[in-house]
Amino acid sequence: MHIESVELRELRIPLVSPFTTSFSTQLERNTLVLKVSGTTDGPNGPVETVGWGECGSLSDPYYNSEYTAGARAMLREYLVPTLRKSQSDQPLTAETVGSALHHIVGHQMSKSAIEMAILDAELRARGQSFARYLGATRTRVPSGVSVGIQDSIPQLLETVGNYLSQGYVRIKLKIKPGWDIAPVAAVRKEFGYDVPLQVDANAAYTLVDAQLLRRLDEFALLLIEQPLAEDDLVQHAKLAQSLSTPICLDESVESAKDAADAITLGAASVINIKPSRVGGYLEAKRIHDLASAHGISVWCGGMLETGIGRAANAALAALDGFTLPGDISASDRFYKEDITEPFVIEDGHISVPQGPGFGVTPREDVMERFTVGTEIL
Ligand code: OSB
Ligand code: MG
Repeated sequence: MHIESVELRELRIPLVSPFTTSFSTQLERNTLVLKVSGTTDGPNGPVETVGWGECGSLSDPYYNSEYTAGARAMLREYLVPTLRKSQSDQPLTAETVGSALHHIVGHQMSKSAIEMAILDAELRARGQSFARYLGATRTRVPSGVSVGIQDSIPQLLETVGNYLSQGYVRIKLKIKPGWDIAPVAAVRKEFGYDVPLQVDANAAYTLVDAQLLRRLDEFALLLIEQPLAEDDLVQHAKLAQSLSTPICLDESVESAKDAADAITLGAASVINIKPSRVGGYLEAKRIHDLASAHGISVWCGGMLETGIGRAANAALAALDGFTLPGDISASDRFYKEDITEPFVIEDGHISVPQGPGFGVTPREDVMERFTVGTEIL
């Protein structure tokens, strides 16, 4: 497409309840929504089109190095200007965004946001759904839920019970030192061993904790997600040798190359593919393909996406290699009011949108109420 303008909005959307991980407590989602406008080539000349993207960043650089104010500056100062320059030399498509931005180091989530918007615009212009573009055939995906660290065990049991009664087919418990064995044991005791259960440490442990983490083995977890630091691939490989619980990487994988390294080292037997963290949906698809070829299971992670990112995640997760339920919950898991039509859980599943592009309609009137800043790039 040829970009004419990019409207960048910064939003602050309240969460229905605080979301606590080993690295912070989120009370709201502070994100960026991009609306790209421009033209694509149609059979009878240029066609006007619009597309939407969302940034995965959080307010503060505690999950990864990105943060929303930084992403906003990145898009304004580097990413959008670089794409504008690039499109004056050669045609820009969603598939060339990655190479056009490759010389800018890092900033995967910011890059993902603009690639998303361009992809949505191009797909809308040709009337193709994102699921069809990817070659995904499933029309619904199993819905898992990520449960934050709670104030007490009784409160945790109530929260988990509530999600199970809504039909969530997999529970992920956030853990940290001091909130690990006891909550897992309590959930197993209360709800039994038939509930698909996994944990996510968000890099809160070190190899010194191997003995402690081995105690999780008796709870038959699907996996333990990112127990060690982002750059501890070798140590994850060592840890994998002393645990029977499969190790899944999240923060450590920022590209298909990282995924290949992790697989080669034996640092992961499962990968959480979070499209924003890896620089976009096209890189996410490459990681899916690579993992499938190596017999590594993958599932789709999330960053508390609004309906825009949630729609795209659902389509990605509909690919055959996504063999485990993702963190693709209903909109009301996080939001009283979503900025698109809400995603709902039905029979434990979320429907994959089938309309052009990501297949959802952003509601600008609703967005307006959560907007804390807008700029036209
Ligand atoms: O580690 O997967 C994570 C949310 C924010 C940052 C990191 C993570 C998460 C989640 C929630 O676990 C996933 C979701 O439901 O969007
Ligand atoms: Mg995680």
